[in-house]
Amino acid sequence: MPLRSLYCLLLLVCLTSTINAQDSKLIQLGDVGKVSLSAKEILLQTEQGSISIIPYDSDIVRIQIAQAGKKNNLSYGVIGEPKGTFTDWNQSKTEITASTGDLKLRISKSPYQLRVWNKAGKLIVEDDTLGTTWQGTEVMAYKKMHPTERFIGLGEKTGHLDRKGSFYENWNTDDFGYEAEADPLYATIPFFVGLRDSATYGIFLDNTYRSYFSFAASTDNTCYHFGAADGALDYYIFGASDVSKIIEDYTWLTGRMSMPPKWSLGYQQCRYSYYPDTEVLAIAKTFREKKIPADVIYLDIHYMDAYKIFTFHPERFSKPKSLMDELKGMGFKVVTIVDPGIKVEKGYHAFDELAANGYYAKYPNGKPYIGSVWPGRCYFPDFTNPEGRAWWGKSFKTLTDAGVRGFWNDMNEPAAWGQYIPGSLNFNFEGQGASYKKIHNVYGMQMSRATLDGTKKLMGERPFILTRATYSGGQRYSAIWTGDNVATDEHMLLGVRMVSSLGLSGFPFAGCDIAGFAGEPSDALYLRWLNIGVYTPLFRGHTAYDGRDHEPWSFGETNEEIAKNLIRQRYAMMPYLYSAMYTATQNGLPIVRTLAIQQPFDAMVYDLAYENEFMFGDNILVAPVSSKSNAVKVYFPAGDWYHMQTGEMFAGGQVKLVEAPIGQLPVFVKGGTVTPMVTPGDYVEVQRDTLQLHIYKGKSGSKYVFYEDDGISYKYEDNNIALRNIDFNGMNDLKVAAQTGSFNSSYKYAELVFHGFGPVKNLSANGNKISGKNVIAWGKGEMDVRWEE
Ligand code: MIG
Repeated sequence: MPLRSLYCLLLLVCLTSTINAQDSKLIQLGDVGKVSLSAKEILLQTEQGSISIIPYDSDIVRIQIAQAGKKNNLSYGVIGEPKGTFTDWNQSKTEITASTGDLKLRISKSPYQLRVWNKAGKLIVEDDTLGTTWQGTEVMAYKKMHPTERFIGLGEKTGHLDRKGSFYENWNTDDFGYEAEADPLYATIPFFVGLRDSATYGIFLDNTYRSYFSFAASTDNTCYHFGAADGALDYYIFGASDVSKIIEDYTWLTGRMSMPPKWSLGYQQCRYSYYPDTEVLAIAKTFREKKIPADVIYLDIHYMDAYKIFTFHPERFSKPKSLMDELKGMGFKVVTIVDPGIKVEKGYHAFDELAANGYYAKYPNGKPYIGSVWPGRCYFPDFTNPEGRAWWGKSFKTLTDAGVRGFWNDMNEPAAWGQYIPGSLNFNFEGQGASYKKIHNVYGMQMSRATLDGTKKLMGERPFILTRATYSGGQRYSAIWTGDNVATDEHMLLGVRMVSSLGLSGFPFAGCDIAGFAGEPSDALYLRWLNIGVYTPLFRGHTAYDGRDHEPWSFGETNEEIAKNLIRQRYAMMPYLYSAMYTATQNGLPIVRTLAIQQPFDAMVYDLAYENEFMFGDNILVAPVSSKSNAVKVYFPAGDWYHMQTGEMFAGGQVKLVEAPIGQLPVFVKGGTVTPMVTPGDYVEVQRDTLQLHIYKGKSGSKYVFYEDDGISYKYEDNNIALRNIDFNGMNDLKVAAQTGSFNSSYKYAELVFHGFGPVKNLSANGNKISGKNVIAWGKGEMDVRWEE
């Protein structure tokens, strides 16, 4: 998308509102004519288009500006139904005002110009006089920018935490070994949070065509703008007064992930590719012999027969079921890759079925589109066809019957050997019909949807779905990884920002290939990256076909010991991580949380020296650092922070240089918190009797939600959970509320581990003195634990 300079546009607009430029006509939305106002919708007509404004909630409004025939009436992203109302509305000759309860809207009529104020009376969104325009089919909108305005989000994007000054495009793209500045990449998440003059807001542009956002990139800093190659300017304004609530609202609208299988939070070992079966077994056995915890082994494309999806290679994997049974016995789950392309080959069941049913992408004349990928010439399933999705979902039977438990959706941008896929291809689009231009950005999302729906039914338990390409709302179907990154420090740190940006944009379950897909990491880079991976929801080692081995023992004995301890640390935190996952399913708050969520107006958070810092769940601060540094300056937000390994306490509100030898990433636990942990086992499902509650002293206390369920079934949907609210005063009193839910906790005991306290005396639970070790029974009832120092 060429960048049009604001200055030129301004000039053009000054001349006249409809201009026949040499290329294509620039059309202004123009003045409001017909007006219809009601509690559920404001409907306006201008010379060029219609405007619909709908309150989705007291702090969410949807604005849809469309030319005739361009209305967006089917969204894959949105699942929230409007539940707001305008509490009052008025119009004069020159303007319309309305209120949703929390938000106030003012619309000038000549020309149409919208302004929105939040609950506190702060102006959060203001159309520029350039407003909304079309050029050919392309639609674009200009918003006024405050001089101090910042922008965060947009999901899987390169660049800095604060996106001001940058331009981003959305067109899902396979980019092997991408540059650290590359754009666009694999996923389209057109949602950002704006931080304007001490007020927060969010904008989600629900348009699946090629789209873009320019956060005052190469303009004179008075505007930001966004647009799309076709379709309506259909966007949502979130006006909540803090970033967490905006995330909650955005994920209410576009959905949240459901609980993944607990094992998927363990360490996952991938490579391109492990084969034959004996090699897979050897890898699994090595983990167990060396006592390095791990849960997942991946089969990349070589497990298939001639890269034919839903098949196993007859020699390399001649007895898949017995292989997987054996792995299961060792506590391993298998995840297989699936690409969308179906090999054109009569007699291959998937091709025969696909061809017979016509569930494929077609040229306008009805002929199948054929593109070349791994298997050679392929048809591309039409995942926007409900029947096609059902067919795809059922086809996993060969894999699920063999015992495969996770499904890795690759190449679903879709990618076809660098070929240009014609924009004119036809897709079913839920029976409405749409061109490739419209569905390209949702192709991967609909593939992951079909994969989840199908495998869930076949397995009767939670499958793990991982995708490369997706769109807003795709978090309902899958986790995501950031594609073919490179083994450099720059990429490692970029990966941290991408995962936290994905988290901010609705995708809590995200991660990067450790330690770089392309290129070769040094020993130090491998270990540093693994260390960061411990604090990344998706914790997966992966490497390219010809890449250096990335198993934890591939870097020599000393490094193996370090790697093992890092992975054990991850397993120790499993009760905490699983609870954080639960939180994400409830309110969309991610697991990796940029400090900007809590302190959006703290300039230190965006300082390039600290922008990579994040909270891992509620209690843990992580300061990522390059493998080349042995120390790093850390910005400590308010509070007391205990170094996880050394126990050293750092006071908040300051910058301190912290030692960071390899294997000891600066990680800190917040004072006044309780963190549930466990003694690590070989894999996630290893049962322990004793839950460790790590109690860190602090000037103020905290509330915490501890969550358990069986980790694998959908019974949690019927309240088969064990939820405990933990309220700690920071000093000497810990209250554990009675359990909610019918699940029998896996724990019999809780061991209290005190940090930052002097010798603890007179420990009691519900008034009964506890002597000896700090162990109490972990029942279901209310507990009040007290002590003295
Ligand atoms: O053309 O399946 O991003 O993780 O190992 C490359 C082989 C296809 C790209 C994925 C990568 C995977 C690789 N795939």
